[in-house]
Amino acid sequence: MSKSSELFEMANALIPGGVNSPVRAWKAMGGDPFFVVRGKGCTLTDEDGKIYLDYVGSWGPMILGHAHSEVVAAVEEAARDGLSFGAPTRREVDLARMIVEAVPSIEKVRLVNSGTEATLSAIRLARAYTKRSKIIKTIGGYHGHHDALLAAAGSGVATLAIPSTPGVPDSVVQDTVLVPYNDIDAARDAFARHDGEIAAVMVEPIAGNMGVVPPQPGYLETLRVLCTEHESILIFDEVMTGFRVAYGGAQELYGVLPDLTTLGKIIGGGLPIGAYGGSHEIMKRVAPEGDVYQAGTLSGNPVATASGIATLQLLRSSGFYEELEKKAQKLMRGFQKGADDAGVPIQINSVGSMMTVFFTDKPVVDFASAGAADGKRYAKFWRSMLDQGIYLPPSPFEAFFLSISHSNRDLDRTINNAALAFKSLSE
Ligand code: HOZ
Repeated sequence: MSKSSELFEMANALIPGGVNSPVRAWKAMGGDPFFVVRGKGCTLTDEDGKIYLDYVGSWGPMILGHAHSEVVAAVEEAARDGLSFGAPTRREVDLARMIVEAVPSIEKVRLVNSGTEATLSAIRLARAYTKRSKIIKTIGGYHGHHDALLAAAGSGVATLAIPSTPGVPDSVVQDTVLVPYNDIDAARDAFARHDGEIAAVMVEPIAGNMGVVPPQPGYLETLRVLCTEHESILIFDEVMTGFRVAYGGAQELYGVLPDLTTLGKIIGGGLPIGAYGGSHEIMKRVAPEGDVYQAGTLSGNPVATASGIATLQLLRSSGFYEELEKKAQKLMRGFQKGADDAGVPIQINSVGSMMTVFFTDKPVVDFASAGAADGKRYAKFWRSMLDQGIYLPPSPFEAFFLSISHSNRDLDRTINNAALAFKSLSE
């Protein structure tokens, strides 16, 4: 038995499902997950000493690769000065300034501890600001695990095919209005049916938790117009896309500005952090400036903010996103050629350095078309890549994330192994 499997057995006796977040249990892929000992650059080493090329990157934030020397140095320096104070520090101001300067729609920002906290706080604020209750959410969109947004969710909820989650009261779900992603008419219709009741539209501007599904032309623009017309708050969940698809996130890329933005793990360089922000006008309602309560001892933690500042400083360097995108283009071209040569129909959806390979010959534009792709084929492809030391997301409903530390050699190796994996599917 491998050391990872031994650990997984022990973990199962102590932790539900043996993991602290569901997708990492590899349920939809089969087999026991590896347990990570260390990450360096674009590689992970497991308990059995096996080394993997990592295309999960802690679900996005490791855009620089694991254990980047400058980020680690910043973390060490901060840790030496103390791990948590529950009192303000200079680094909170510095990181807040970097976020405000980067993200076009954010004038004021509140740091929290995770993407989940960010989205739940943004919703509370939107409801308070509009004095309304209902939230429009896209089917297959995932915004963390809090009650209001778990209905028809992507990520682990989709991976495990959990239709609705026990423990979420009907009264909460009644205020969540579901619409298909990329469906302008459905969004219009939802506003018409609930005229004057919609507090907010919560949307991933580039869906990433049903696999990557880019917005169709005009989709985000229409949501913007609808929210303005109906005096509702447009919330972009940029936990995945912020500082990933561009320094200013998807809103910079598409030029559509939300009222509120949520950010996550990448602004802590992988350490636990999140943030929500928007205009002065809305954000001034947050306590203690305003009356919408939201708090946290660990919020703005000195080590997490040090890691975030060091990460964002490196992302600002000129040509960073161009270089990352070039790598992503190379990888996608290689994947597509491997699949074409093997006669395996795939669709690669991507924006910048996040992408998903769907095993289908039809375009994937929403959760229904993502779900219609062949998940079993993805699992076979995934296993064959893993056997060759390449770690892709253990779910057909998650994104591959590339880092700047993936070298051309790493990409060539991945492409060659993918060609073999596609070939084995067609045999
Ligand atoms: N929600 C994350 C992926 N979109 C985390 C997955 C996990 O670790 O279970």
